[in-house]
Amino acid sequence: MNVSQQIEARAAASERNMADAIRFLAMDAVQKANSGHPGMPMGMADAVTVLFNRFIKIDPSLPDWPDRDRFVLSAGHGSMLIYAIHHLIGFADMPMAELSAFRQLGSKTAGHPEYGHALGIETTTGPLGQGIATAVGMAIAEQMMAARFSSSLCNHFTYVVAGDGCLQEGIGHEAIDLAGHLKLRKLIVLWDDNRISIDGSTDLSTSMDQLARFRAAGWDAQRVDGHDPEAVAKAIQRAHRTRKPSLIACRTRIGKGAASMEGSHKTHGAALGDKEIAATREKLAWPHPPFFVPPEIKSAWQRVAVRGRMAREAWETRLDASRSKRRYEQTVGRQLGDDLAPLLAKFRAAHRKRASKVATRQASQMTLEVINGATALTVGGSADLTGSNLTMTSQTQPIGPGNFKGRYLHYGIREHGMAAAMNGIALHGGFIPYGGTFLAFSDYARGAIRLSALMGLPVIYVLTHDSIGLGEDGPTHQPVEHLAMLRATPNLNVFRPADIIETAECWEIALGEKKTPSVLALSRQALPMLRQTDGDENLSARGAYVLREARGARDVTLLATGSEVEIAVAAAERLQAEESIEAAVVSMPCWEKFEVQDVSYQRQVLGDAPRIAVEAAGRLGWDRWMGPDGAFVGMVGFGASAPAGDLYRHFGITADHIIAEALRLVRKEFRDARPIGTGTTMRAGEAVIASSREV
Ligand SMILES: Cc1ncc(C[n+]2csc(CCOP(=O)(O)OP(=O)(O)O)c2C)c(N)n1
Ligand SMILES: [Mg+2]
Repeated sequence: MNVSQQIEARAAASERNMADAIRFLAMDAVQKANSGHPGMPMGMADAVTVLFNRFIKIDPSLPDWPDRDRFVLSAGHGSMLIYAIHHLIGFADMPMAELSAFRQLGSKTAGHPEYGHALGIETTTGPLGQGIATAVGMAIAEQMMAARFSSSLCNHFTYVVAGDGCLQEGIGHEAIDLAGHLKLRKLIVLWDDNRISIDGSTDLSTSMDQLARFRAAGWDAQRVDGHDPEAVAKAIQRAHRTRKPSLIACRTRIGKGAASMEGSHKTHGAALGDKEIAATREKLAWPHPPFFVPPEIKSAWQRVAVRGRMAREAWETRLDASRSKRRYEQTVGRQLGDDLAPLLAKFRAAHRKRASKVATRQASQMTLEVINGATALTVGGSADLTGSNLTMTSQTQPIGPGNFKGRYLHYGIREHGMAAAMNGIALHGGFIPYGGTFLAFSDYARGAIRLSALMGLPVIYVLTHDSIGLGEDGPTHQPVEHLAMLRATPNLNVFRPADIIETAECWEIALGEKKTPSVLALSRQALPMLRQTDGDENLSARGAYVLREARGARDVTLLATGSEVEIAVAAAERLQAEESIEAAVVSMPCWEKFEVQDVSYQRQVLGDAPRIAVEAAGRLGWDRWMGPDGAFVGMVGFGASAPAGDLYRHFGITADHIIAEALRLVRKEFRDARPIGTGTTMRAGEAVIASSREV
């Protein structure tokens, strides 16, 4: 053996011990919890040890240092892999006690890695495919930061460990395609190519030539023996050099090292059992008790942290010497600047005076023109509906392969990929992403929207064509149940502004959120300016407010959102003029904001009179605001294809209908009448059948 071979052999021996430390921590933690997934951490321990030992740049003493490499465990079920490593390299919140409390209430070691729950977890994973798609957003943000500042301030890799599941999921495909197109050369995916998933061999469900697929999408793709450290290291070196994103297919055996179960799908998601673990201790010559790692192996791991700290300190020196330091820190700190609020107030005042009648999607674009002019933090995009979502402004030049100076992403027809990429951009830091599609297709983005909310990311979804008001495209495109689904999602603001003033207000609120994503549900059709009061106050910030008060005591209160507020106002005017009934109109652009107002404000807004809720969507959730004696005017089934005006009439979302309901609720002689047009009189099927016949 020559000297370099000797060094290599020593490194390999030490890396094998380092990898075995992961294996036993994973086996023992899962055994103690009697829950979890040992097979994946054991199978990928060798490859990931090489990645951390020789390449990765992270500093456990400052886990959110902006120029760190990002490590994404897309195969989140293998969470013990990342917890073991975090323990071994010395993250302050990951002492051995946390590993032995794996998956227990209050521990840092949640079942799947959760962003914000333990230090250094870059993104929440577990829903397969989300990690790889989120990582695409991180890699986009890295390139965008590097284009704005020099590579001396921003120069890091995004590493992903993905399993067969991540590559089978549809979202994975969207992400791979987008990353290849954009030539995200600093995105490196290590695929745990173990040919096993829960049901057994992947032969059961796929014949895909993954390397060919990745290459076809514009990636560099290599296959290595995932248990050969030198082969893995060489592949990572090549991945660093290539101008494309890289796939490294690591051929592995699930549960590698296990005495008798290595290679079996039975190691995927269950404790191996005391007997198997004892036999594995023998086989791997690991005489140590559970939850103990010999000091020499621990110190080998801790060299990773030392290397990371040195890199971070060198970066800090460069930042201190940089003329861009202030701008860099403002960007990373996502400081919007002081200009925005007065500019938006001016915008609202001008449009109040002008009584601008525009679709709220257009109002959104007009507001964005102000926002994007005042801050460089916003990054727009759309899933191929730019001209419909109106997400582009004069400031937003598109980014493209090799050109990351712009601030607009043509995400392609990839709603789920877009939403996950926006999560990644937000997680990376330095930007506030917003992206558009039709509200009905929020279903396609749902998995990632849920993670925006769970992670508490300031991502903004611009979801236009928000009701039957979109008209002729028909029920496939007309959302009915979507608002209820989004409102049911914890920590998600769902805004449905009624006019240009509310739209600008809702944008302002959304941008001010640090830990809550926002949905802006916007109309295709033009809506009149409804605000009647002067003043700068952002009334939407309270979630609901009295837009039109009754003269004297209220007989009835009309609650409405978005495009139906106009109809409620018209009904209130006519109730007064034709029936001498006094109706207040409450605009409710954001339930979530209203929910957290004090009770006295809520009471004052909702009033004591009977309430009628009006929304061109399903009823679910509205009963809470209507109270037991209220009525609902909205949709009871799917929509239909026709001009919007015809649909509103057909489905009874009209002032006439509101007036009839008001009479029923207010006048004794009408009290026994049946509710009109909704629920009891028109079932979903009837509505749809009727619509296709009559309209
Ligand atoms: C979206 C989603 N669907 C299903 C699951 C449940 N699930 C967890 S792991 C897994 C199998 C994954 O196979 P693979 O990625 O090959 O992991 P391995 O068994 O090799 O560890 C499944 C179906 C999930 N976590 N996410
Ligand atoms: Mg697998």
